[in-house]
Amino acid sequence: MPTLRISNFGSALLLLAVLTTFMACAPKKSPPVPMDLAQESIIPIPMSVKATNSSFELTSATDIYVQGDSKELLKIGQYLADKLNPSTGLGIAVKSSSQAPGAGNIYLSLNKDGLLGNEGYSLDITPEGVHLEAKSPAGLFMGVQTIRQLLPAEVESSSKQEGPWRMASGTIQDIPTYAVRGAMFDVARHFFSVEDTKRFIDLIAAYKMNTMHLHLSDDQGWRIEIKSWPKLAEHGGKTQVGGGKGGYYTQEQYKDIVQYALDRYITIIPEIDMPGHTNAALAAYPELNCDGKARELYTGTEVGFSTLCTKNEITYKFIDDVIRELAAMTPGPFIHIGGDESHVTKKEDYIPFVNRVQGIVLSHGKQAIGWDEIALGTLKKGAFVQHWADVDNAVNAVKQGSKVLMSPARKAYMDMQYDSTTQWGLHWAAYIEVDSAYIWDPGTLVPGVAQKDVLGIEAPLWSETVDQIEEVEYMVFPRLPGYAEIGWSAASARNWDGYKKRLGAHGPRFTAMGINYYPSKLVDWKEEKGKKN
Ligand code: TNX
Repeated sequence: MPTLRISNFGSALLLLAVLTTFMACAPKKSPPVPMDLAQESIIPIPMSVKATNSSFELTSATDIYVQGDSKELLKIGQYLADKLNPSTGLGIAVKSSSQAPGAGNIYLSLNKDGLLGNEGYSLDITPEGVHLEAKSPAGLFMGVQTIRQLLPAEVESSSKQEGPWRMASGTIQDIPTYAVRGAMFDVARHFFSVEDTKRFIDLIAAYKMNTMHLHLSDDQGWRIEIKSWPKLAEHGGKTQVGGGKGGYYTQEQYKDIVQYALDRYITIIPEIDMPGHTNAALAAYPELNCDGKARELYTGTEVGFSTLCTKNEITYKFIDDVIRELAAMTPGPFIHIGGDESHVTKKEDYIPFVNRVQGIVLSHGKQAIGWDEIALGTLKKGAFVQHWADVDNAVNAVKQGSKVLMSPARKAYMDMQYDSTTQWGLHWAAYIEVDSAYIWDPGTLVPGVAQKDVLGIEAPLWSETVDQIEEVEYMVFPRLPGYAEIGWSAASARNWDGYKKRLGAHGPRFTAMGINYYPSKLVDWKEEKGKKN
């Protein structure tokens, strides 16, 4: 028996030696080839996906062809190439073509006859190539976001990564549920640079959002240059919450942001909050106060103490000038007039005020949108109400024939903390974990507001507690992809269990995009945060 034992030990050693040698020489395991389009983690989930169980590979021979020589289509092609080239290093070029290109390429074309709506698209992937088709350029842009998500997460990296760069084959037909899908960025409580604002735009574009609401004025700061009232920005923009240096966008910078957004099919909704939330303006111009005395600049976080003097004509001259200048540099259809928390404006003054201001917006060729309190007034044709708190106001808006933009604070406020341990944020409306943020439906949340009455969904990021873009990212991600899905995908196609798996697969994507996200324990992240898989 002892002999046998020795020989057993000997063969075990031999096996170990053989195995070690084999493992050292074996080629590095390459990633699995994506073969099943139906298993891909696309957010927002598309309307229909049919897998054909093979794959397409991007190679150094791949180029992007766009139909015809339209500058707009070439620009979309270039946007895609600029996303793919840094990480793949494949040197993908953008070319125009009158017909579908040969094998190995990506082709973007318009099809006016499809039932794809303004933002819908259809994507056909075969081993021979990728064909993205839409009725309008906006649809192509949305489809490009899907192409990004079908490639390995590392494609999002800004430095060269190892391939291969394959995507599963099949077809996708996709069309959004709601016309407006957006996020709000409060640059008034803390000022954020043009660069930060562009980063915000890039991140929401990746999830097919099409609207960014900029909260440009509040008690703590006025953030947009108005040439006819220069002290608004010069004085009113001087500080921020906590007493930092504040800042404002020049008109040139604002136009640059608007164009950057437009190039990503995102409409900017600029907001001038009034008659409350106006301390910065009241500090800049004494004549806007009923007592004619300028207020001190404010760096706290209380709300509801300020009001424009609604009885003075100069107030309306001021609003007319501000909205005229803002409308002239805003191609989108909306101007947001705020209207929330005007606690020191008497109701009998508030109502004629919001009625008159809606008229001013219309006179400059725009549609007014306001926080839900404006439904206390008489809503003018084309006015929209943004529901954040009071369901009676939302229902009242619908009764008046207006559509509602859904931003319920207890579900959609991205400045709400995830839980009691979250470093930034507030919790006056709720703690909003990633599941709670996702599990609701804008078409049924408020009895009396049906899906047909809903313009869309917007998730606001108030900035009292955040002053760095990394902090903003932490509050926004990973909730934002969920809001994007609520706005884009049919309620019947959404469920938390399926969504959380797809969201978990976006962890490596967030990392490759350099996003500082909150690694919620409710989600099984495909990577440990901070570690590359
Ligand atoms: C309420 S929402 C506000 C904002 C605050 C926010 C903080 C709304 C229309 N008004 O002024 O920044 O809460 O969560």
